Amino acid sequence: MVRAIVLAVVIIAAASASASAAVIYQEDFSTDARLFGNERGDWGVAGGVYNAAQPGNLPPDYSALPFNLRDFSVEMDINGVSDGGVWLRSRDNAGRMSGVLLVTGGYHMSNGGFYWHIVADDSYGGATNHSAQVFNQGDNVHIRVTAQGDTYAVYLNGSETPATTLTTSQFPTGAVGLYDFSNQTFDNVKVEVNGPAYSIGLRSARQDIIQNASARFLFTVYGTVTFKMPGAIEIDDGSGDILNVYTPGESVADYGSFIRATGLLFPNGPVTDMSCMPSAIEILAP
Ligand SMILES: [Ca+2]
Ligand SMILES: [Ca+2]
Repeated sequence: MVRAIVLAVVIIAAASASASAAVIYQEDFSTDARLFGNERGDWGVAGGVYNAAQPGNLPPDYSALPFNLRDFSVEMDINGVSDGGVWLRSRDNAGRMSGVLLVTGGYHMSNGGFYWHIVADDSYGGATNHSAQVFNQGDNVHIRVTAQGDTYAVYLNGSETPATTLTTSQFPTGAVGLYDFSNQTFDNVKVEVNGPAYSIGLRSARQDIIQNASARFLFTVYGTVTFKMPGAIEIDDGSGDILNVYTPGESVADYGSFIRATGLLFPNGPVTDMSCMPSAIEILAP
């Protein structure tokens, strides 16, 4: 009886773990801005933070990660918050950006709160759903932004109550990115995805149906490490279709070892890549 109860507890724990949130990207900008696109604003890393050398709002600056996301959270430090923000479920249509834009500060470096725009092809909808005045211009703040179903929310400095929310069904999936229109800088970006993880072969990972599903699910892949460099390894599962696995720092997996990795699949040109944390890479045979 006791054994049955223990087993049941273990099974419940395993089932809930497979559907819980997983960190799929984290960057402290100590050396570079891995996977950020620097689409607009001349973004770069200096002094351990990320910043646009050309802050701008017409059109709005944009540097996004290459992931297609549905339900996720992103958190970050903003140093000297003033005027800038976060792109949510955004997309780059031949250089014209669309998506939900959360503004931090704003109103030409005068505001002490948050508000939202819906942006379509670089054209702003009106500023909406303003928060209270919750910080001072120039403060160092930590924000966590969530996209869950049709609802977006921003949480300030660990608060469990959102400072403001926005509901729109206009963008079912999309990227996450940064916007900069002041001297504020960004640090310690972390992206977490909610979804179950499914095992998949590397040939299947290249199919359109899997690329579409990757906005909703995480995937587990297996393979032998065929190449290794700082920030990424390349694996092959025998199908001949290799996969680049991006992970912060120097991977614990060595050339020739057989590994299992769980993370987010994303298209990178004609191929599929994965982004995951080092803790999500298990060495099955060194
Ligand atoms: Ca840093
Ligand atoms: Ca800036």
